[in-house]
Amino acid sequence: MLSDKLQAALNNQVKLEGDSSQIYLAMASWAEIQGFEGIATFMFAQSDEERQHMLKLIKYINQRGGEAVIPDIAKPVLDHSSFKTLFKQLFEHEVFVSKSINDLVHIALEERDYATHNFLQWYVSEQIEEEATARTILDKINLIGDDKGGLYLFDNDIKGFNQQG
Ligand code: OFO
Repeated sequence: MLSDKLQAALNNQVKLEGDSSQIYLAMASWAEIQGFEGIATFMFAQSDEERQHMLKLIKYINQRGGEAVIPDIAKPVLDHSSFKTLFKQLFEHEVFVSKSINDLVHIALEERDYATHNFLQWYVSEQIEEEATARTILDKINLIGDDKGGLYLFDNDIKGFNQQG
C-alpha cells in the first residue's frame, strides 16, 4: 500500500509527464507548420513517449492500491521566437523532470517503500537518456544558430534520433 505522501508525489509526477507530452506536442505542431518535417516527426514521437511515461505511473499507483488522479490538460506556454529558445526550454524542462524524479526517489526511501524505489529506477535511467538527447539537440542548435542551410540539415538529422534513444 502506498503512503499518502508518496501517492501525492506520484500523482504530481503523473501531471508532469502529461505536461511533458503536451509540450512536445506543441513543439511538434509548430515544427510541422514551419515545414521542419524531421523535427516534427521527432517531437510527435517524444510526445507519445511521455504519454507512455504517464500511463506507466497511473497503472503503478492503481496496482499498489492507490488512486491515480488524471490531470487537466494544460496549454503549454512556449517561447517560439527562435529554434534556440524553443530547444532551450525543452532541455530545461527535462532537467526539471529529472529533479522531480530524484525527489520522488528520496520520498520513496524516506517512506521505506522499496517497491516504489525499484519502480522509479526505470525513470531515473530514462531521464539520463532524455536529458542527454535534449543536450545534444541544444548543442547542435547552438552551433547552427538561425542558419537556414544548417537547420535544413539538422531537420534531416533529427529524424533518426528516436530510433537511437
Ligand atoms: Fe522526459 O519526462 Fe518522461 O520521464
